[in-house]
This record gives sequence, C-alpha cells and structure tokens, in this order.
Amino acid sequence: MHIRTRRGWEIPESLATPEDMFVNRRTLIKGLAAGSILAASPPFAAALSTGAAAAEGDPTADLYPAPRNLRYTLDREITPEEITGKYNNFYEFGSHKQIHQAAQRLETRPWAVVIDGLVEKQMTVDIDDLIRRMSLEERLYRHRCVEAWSMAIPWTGFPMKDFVDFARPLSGARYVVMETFMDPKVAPGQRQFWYPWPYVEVLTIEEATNELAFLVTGAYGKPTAKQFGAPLRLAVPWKYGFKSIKSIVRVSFSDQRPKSFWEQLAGNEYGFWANVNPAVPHPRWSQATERFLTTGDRIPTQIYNGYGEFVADLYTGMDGERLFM
Ligand SMILES: Nc1nc2c(c(=O)[nH]1)N[C@H]1C(S)=C(S)[C@@H](COP(=O)(O)O)O[C@H]1N2
Ligand SMILES: [Mo]
Repeated sequence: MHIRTRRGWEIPESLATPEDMFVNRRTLIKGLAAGSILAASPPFAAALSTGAAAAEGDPTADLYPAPRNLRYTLDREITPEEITGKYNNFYEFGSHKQIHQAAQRLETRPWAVVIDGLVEKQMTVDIDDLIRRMSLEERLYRHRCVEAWSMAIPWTGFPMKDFVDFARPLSGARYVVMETFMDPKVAPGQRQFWYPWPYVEVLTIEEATNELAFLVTGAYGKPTAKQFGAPLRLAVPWKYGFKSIKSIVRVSFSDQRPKSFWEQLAGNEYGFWANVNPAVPHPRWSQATERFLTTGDRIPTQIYNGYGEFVADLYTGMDGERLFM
C-alpha cells in the first residue's frame, strides 16, 4: 500500500470503498470494453455467476424480457451486470460494496407485501399475484448514488402509479412510506444495532405517482438478482440512490412524514427530498461530477440527474425546502 494525496472527488469513494477494489474494477472494465455487451440494444439476457441462479425457477420468469419503453432514453452506455451486480449498497448485508454473495441468502419466495395505513382496505398481496396484475416494461434509467458514483441500468417493472391505484389510498394520504424486510438471521447488517432497522424510505404521493417512479422486479431482462433488492425495489432516478429502497415488504399511506433510515442517521447529509443537484455539495464532498461505473470516467452531474423535464414541476414554489440534500 502506498500513501498519496487524494483529490477532492476521491473523498466519497475512498470513504466507501477500499482502494484495491477500485483498481480491480478498472481492470474488469478494460477487459469488458471490447465485448459487444456494451453496445447491445435488445433487452438483456446476460447471466452473472452470482445471481443468475436467482432468476432460474422464479415463478414470474416467463414475463421476461418485457418490452422496452422507449420514452426513457440514456445518454450513456448501459453498465454491464458484471459491474453493477458486484458493486452494491445493501447495508442489510454489510456496509461495503461486496455484498452480492451474502445477499444470496435472502429468500425471495414466498414474499408478501403489506399495504396499509390510509387506504380503503388494508391488504397483504403475494408478490407473484402483484407482478402478474401489473404490466411489466423495461426502462433504461440512470442511477446516481449520493457517494458520487453512477451507473445506467435496464430495469424491468411497473409504474409506481399503477401500484398506488391498486392500493386505493384515502384522500388524506400525503406520503408513501416503504419498508425493507427485517430478518437479522439472514441479514448480518441488521445485527448492527446502531442502525435504525428496518430500512425505511418515503415519497410524497405526488412523487410516487410521477411517471418516472418505477417499482422494479427485474433487471437485465430477467427477474432481479438479489443484490439489486429482489423481489421488489424502487427506482426514482432523479433522486440520490438511497431513496431507491430495496426488498420492500410494506407500503403504508400516511398523512405524516416519518424519518427515513438515512435521515435518522444523519439528517443534515441525507435529507428527505434528496434530489440530485450538481450545485449543492454534500457537506463532505462536491456533487458536481460523478464516476460512471461503465467507463470509470468522471462526468458532469446534471440537475435532477437529467430528469428535470419529468419532475421539476413537482418542486415549484417550495423554496424554503432543502430540495437537494
Ligand atoms: N434496503 C436498502 N435499500 C437500499 C440501500 C440499502 O442499504 N438498503 N442502499 C441504497 C443506496 S445508497 C443505493 S446507491 C442503491 C444501490 O442500488 P444497487 O446496489 O442496485 O446499485 O440502493 C439503495 N437502496
Ligand atoms: Mo447510494
């Protein structure tokens, strides 16, 4: 190991990731660069050694690949699953990026999702019944982590608006509160009592019913690998990645706004709105650029992660709010 001076942009990465992993990933990326996968445009069917098995025997496997919705386009290459499937934030399985093997212990069937709070009728829905009720599509989305790395993923799922319609919230419901599974026997991170488990995230009803809010059931043309948050995960690509909660077991509609997992831990660093904005630095690092996992290059960050045309209207007239943190 050698000591060297870090530049400003390296700080978040070095806090989160040991240096040697970064080097290994660069080597991996070089090896992949010649492959056709980077340029492939049809829905993905690439297998990953860890995680591909999760898709086999999945009761909804026949629904993949789902048709791609061409309304959502990328300005960059899709990040291969060989990279995204081995570089994850899923604190339930450890507070580092190499959790993909540990996450295979998560049993994703049977899986039930509780819908409660301010709804016409509380219910518990089986994940396979839910998925078959919805109409699956593929969307290419950017993902921007608050730690200043980013990727581009072909998610499969359904609009969260369709889920909200299915849940039939009462008119007083203002927030959608989502919760991850809780099982410290399976998820060693949950034995770390200083974290406020279970992981919770919250959207306003307006955000949850915005066309971009997407409930993810698959990635790369098949049911999602467990490390991505199988069997049901959120994707809200205009917000920092921590809002995109994984492995959801409960969705509650409320007139109150409870604090999210990260807000409880450090509310001044990970706020409720968490919209991406290059001009608003994190208290400990700049958000002006991001490291794109596909190439390893630094690229400029865009306001709302480039999705302003879809979501900027949600935030007009909210000047007093900390919209970008
Ligand atoms: N339950 C849960 N959801 C979570 C997290 C987590 O630790 N636990 N991490 C979040 C963060 S910080 C990011 S960047 C994304 C990472 O998603 P990925 O591993 O699929 O890239 O998941 C988000 N959802
Ligand atoms: Mo993140």
